[in-house]
Amino acid sequence: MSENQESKLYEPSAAAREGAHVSGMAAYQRLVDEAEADHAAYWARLAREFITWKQPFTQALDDANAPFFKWFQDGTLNASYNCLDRHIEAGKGDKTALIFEADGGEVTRTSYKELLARTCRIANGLKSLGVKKGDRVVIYISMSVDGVAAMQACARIGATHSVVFGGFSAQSLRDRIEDTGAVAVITADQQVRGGKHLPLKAIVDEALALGGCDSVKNVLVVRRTGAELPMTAGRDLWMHELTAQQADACEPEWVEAEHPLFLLYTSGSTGKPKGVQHSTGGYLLHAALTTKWTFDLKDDDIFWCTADIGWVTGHSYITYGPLALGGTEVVFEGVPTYPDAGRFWKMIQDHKVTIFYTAPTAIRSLIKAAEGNEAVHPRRYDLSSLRILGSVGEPINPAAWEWYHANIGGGRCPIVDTFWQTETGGHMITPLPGATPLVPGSCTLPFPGITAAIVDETGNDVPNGQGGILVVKKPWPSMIRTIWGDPERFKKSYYPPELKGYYLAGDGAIRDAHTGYFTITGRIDDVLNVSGHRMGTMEIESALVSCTELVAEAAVVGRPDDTTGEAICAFVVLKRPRPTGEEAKKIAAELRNWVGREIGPIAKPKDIRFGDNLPKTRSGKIMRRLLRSIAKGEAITQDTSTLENPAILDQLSETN
Ligand code: 7RM
Repeated sequence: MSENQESKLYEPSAAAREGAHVSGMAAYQRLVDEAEADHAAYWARLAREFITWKQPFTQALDDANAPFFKWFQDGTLNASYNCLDRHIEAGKGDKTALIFEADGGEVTRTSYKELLARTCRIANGLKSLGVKKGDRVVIYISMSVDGVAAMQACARIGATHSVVFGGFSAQSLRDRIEDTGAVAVITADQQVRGGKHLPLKAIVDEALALGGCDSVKNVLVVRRTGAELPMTAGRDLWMHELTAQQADACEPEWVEAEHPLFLLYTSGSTGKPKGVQHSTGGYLLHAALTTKWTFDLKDDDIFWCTADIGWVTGHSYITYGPLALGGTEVVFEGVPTYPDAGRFWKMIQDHKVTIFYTAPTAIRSLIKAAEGNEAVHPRRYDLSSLRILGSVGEPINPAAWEWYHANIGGGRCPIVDTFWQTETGGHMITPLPGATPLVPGSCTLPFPGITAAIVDETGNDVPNGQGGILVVKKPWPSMIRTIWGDPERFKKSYYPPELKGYYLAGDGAIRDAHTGYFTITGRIDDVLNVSGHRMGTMEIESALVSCTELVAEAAVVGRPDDTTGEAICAFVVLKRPRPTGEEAKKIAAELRNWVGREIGPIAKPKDIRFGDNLPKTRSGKIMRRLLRSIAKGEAITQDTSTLENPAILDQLSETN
């Protein structure tokens, strides 16, 4: 990396610098200095500037009960008021908030006024069912205006939403419903992706039938395809019927800044996914602030974040950030490869998108598609509206960065490689497009006010040029507040005692010896990143061994993959003799589907290998680093002398 960093530096062009919210490195440095001089006062200033408070706060940070930090505690606000009403009051009611493009290409524009009315109808509908402040509502829906409005509606009445990505299985959905204790589930009859109709409501039915979801009183169903559905009397309601009778105004519920705006589940290295709890005030501040500075969002921009609202990126950079700023954004229902792999480029052209934010996996797969088919090459589209590009979710390799820069950005658009996590609420380490000179593959420097650092196992700083553990030294407003229902796990996962009270991100990183730029080197725990989706290896192992009829033992590791970043590789010991040939293929397919049902299609292992056993030490510990080498197809160079059963390595190296 470091040779790379010295050889290529992309200075922001005069055009990028001109009129940028943060223009030039001196401006960046002034903000960093301001935060360093008085951390709490810096955030307090921004919180007053970016948020309209019902009752202003008097104290920015309360660290009396660290690591359970509180921000802007005695202030009250409403997130949906900040995202909708205040822009209408400022005369922007007719401005387009959402440009929704359906899978099939139909486009709907929703103004701020209309989005507020829709939000209020849903909010009133929820209220009529008895949903109130502090209740949890699970949202299991695909990309849609109603998806965004449903989140805003929860925020409006003080209900805490928990969006579950539409690709998760009934079992995963059930686990999340149970953990949140949700009183209602909002879903749609079906979702439409890549020309296919896929069930949503049927999966909710299945999840609820699995048991443990007695808290759920109602299921609200948005009509998307008009599919015939069984509706359970007294429980299920059509959203259009419920909202038809509702007023299109709804007084916002003013909540304390620390009131939980949402829970979002994410994978860790052990156990079930964690319900990451975010606040209202601190979270909204950072979502808005980063949208403004990282993307340099202006009033006339057309912003497009391609993430799904089921992930944190969709929360911060679709539902909350751009709307808090009164921006105009594209919301896309479909997939990048339908009807062909030119879809993103065509949409940028059609909607004159100025800021485009996507994941390296998408870029890599579209590079491949463009190389194989001239008709979907970006040069066939007019992408001249673009001025800023973004990347998120995983490291972007310099080759993909260069392609993105040259072919999508026409060599003129800065790329903001934004490092952050579900837990951080918004960008942590990222270039600012009018200030930071760029280096392909590096997320560059901390966002002003974010005290990112690299330390060793005892929390001491390591010198630049030497890798270590990525931490954040001081609390920041949009940080995770706790793991829902498990404060002890929160402390253990993010504030281990040996790290001096620093936030542990779970990633390794290195700073360049010359520039001080950060490069993320990947997770230091058993978390994989597949197409920018976080997956715990333990979760997949548990799913495999829960197939008790077939599986005796399983170990899951990641291996590098050209397109998806990492690929899931499972080593399985069956309760029957080790299969080979056709039989192995058949059982592997069965197990893949099993994992798809247990967790969701995104967790299906790419490779499954069978062994009579797994490589273990004499004390019975599975040697995962050997499995990682085998998965990569590498020769084993590690010391295998502690291995109980070295012969197993050859067997596991056979692919099927
Ligand atoms: C936003 C999001 C978080 C994990 C994180 C990293 C990896 C995310 C980058 C990145 C290198 C990036 N939330 N990650 N962004 N690695 N460069 N720009 O992805 O909770 O789902 O994942 O993703 O490992 O810890 S997440």
